[in-house]
Amino acid sequence: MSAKAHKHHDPVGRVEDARLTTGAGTYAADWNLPGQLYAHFLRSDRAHAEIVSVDTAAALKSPGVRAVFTGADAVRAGHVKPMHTLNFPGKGGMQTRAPERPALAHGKTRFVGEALAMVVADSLSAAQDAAELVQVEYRDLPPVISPEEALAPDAPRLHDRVPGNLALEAEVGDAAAVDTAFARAAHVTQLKVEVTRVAPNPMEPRAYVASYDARGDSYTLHVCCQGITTLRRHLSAYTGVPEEKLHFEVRDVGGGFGQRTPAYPEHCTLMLAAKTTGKPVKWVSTRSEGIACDTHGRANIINGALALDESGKFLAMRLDWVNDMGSYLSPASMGHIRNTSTCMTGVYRIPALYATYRVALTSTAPVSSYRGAGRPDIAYVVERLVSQAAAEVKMDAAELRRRNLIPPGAFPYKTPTGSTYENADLPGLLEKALRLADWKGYPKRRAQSVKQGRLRGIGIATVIENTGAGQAAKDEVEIEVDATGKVTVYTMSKSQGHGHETTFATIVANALGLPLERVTLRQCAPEKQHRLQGNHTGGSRSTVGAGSVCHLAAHKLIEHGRALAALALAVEPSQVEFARGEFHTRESKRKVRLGDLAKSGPVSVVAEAKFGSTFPNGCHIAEVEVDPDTGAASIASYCAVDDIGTVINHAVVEGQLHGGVAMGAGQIFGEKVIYDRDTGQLVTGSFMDYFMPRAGLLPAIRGAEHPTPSRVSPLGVKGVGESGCTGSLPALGNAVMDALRPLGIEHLDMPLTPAKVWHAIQDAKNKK
Ligand code: MCN
Repeated sequence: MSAKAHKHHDPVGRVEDARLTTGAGTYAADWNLPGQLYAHFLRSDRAHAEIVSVDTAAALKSPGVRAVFTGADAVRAGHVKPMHTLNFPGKGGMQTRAPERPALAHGKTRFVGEALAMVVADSLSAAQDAAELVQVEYRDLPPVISPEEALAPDAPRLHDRVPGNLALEAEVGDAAAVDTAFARAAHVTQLKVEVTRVAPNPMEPRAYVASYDARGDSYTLHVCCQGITTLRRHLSAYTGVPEEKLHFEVRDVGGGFGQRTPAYPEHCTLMLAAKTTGKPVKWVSTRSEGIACDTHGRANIINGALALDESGKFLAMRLDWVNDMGSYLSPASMGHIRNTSTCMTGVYRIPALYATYRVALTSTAPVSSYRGAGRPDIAYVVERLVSQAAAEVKMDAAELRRRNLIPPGAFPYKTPTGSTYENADLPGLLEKALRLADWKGYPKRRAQSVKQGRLRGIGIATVIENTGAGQAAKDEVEIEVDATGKVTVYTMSKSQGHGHETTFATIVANALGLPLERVTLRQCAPEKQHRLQGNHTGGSRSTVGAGSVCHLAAHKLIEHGRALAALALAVEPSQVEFARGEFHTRESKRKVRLGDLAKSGPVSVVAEAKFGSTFPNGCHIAEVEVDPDTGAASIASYCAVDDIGTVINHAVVEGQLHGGVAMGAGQIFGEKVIYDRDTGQLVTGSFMDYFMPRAGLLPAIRGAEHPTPSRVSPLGVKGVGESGCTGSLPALGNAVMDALRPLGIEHLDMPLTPAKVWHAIQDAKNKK
């Protein structure tokens, strides 16, 4: 199917926007159940300490308090071991060392913000007041903040069962082949980079209401999440409650960015409180709790080296990763290794590769998936290495890429780490981006900036990432038609603002030849939760997965309807044609509409499929100006050419890219979670201290599509949800370094704040 085929149903806006932008949405904090109680968490103010005692007597006597829970209660209930899915093969058969994490800290506390106790009361203020009366006696222990220091031989041990604070050591590739290639290289480029720890900060803070039904011994959780299937599996493993006894209500979700996938301790403690008190219990996170306690993202330190021959051809790459996973392994932390190894050689033919990983535990909040979940990290290190190499061998950065791209004839292309890139036109993508960005005209623009006293830099990134493939056994979609001809589509994926109500309905409307407004999407509907399987929304897999199955289900509905229509028209099914929601035959004028089939009850079909990875790719080119007097950098232009296969809705895709690029810009220019190195205190605990990107950071993006249809998805689609982050981190990082390189500055780690850049400029001047 071509992009053109969708044009007909390509609305300017999104069908959900009328609701979401007029305050008519229903978010988790909007839920209120009769007789509900309110929870408030007392959180650790120490990064690493023994918990000598927790005295709740005074809090229990405080007005309105119904119950106070501590780590002892969590341990008694058995809520001690979150499910971890970091199932990556360790070096020499090493198994992941996943420490226990009682839902309320017990025995020790391991990061500032870890929940120690939960007060449940008639009102939120009563719960907050009582929490102040809980007496905690600590015995301080030394924290360790830097992951490299955590792995040092004399580092304080954070978990008895994790010697050396090393949760996993892994290796990928062929060390000997890489050594040989480096030995004969004409040039070797080396770079150590840090992809900083950031806080996801979705617009809607986490919020849950849990209730318990004693008759069925079951729970209902009102949540903001990215889909219930993964969350349910994690929660069941954490609490021991069977999956069939866990029910969810989820409506609108104000952003997720990966952070809302896993089960959190707060889910488990609210379940405990609901069962104990017999009342629904509600908790809404504050923004500060969110920054301190939601899982963080990225947090990787990478030592990279790239070997080139005389002509600039890449011979081999060596990477050494230190992955900071924080104090406990989040259920979804596996993404950091899997996704960085899947596309490790990027868009290039690099014959030899060797990478090592050391996953470190530190006295900080757990790290998990954050838009890209490793994809931007690997793209950043590879693309920084390539641009650095181009500068060192004095070759145009685009030309060095051109010489090393995987040629179109090589697809499907098997990478040294075992991925199969299905389809791409990388040279075409590169040339289109160079034209769009007017690469050739850059020296002129640079001269103009210099005339105005500014430094100017151009940065390019050619990137590829994996999307699709999830952990669910399959994606299932149900389509139901009622007698009025209204079509309802049920998925287990869950939009958090992505526009699935528009795009998935478009896929079905196109297949059925119906106007978009006749099709409604229902996500994670309670009555389907235990009937349909499917992946949660994450890994930019929803359109490849659930979206493709929407298409298959619509065609299944047509085939099912054709048989029923044939009976009604008294002809063979092969004589029945289908168009614009109607079945007809050439011979007769009679028609059977989809709705007619449902006269004696709704008609429905369920389709299913399982997909592997697709590989969207892109070329992003950014230009920045740096004011040498202040160190402030601004983005002068940003161009993005992306191959995401067939596009369902161009406006939605543009929005996805824009959002992703903005997140990348935030990380490059300011975002960073900072803990004090000595005390482990969180220094960036509110928006007063934590940099959030604002609209003014990013100019309008000039974008273009360069689709090669996916061979994995029957719709030809590849994912796009994370592409903006994956392209923008390296493009912007390269642009700033290009501006500073003439001063002799080789590398600066993100965030490239005015202060950091200014100091680097002063140091460079002083050296000269
Ligand atoms: N789309 C399209 N044509 C394509 C591919 C996608 O029209 N060829 C549309 C989709 O139908 C969907 C959107 O673009 O409406 C993103 O689709 P997809 O790439 O399939 O990604 P997912 O829907 O699986 O979303 C997940 C991805 C991830 S992993 C993060 S993190 C992320 C992101 O998307 N978090 C987001 N984008 C986000 N956008 C918003 N507003 N909020 C978040 O939390």
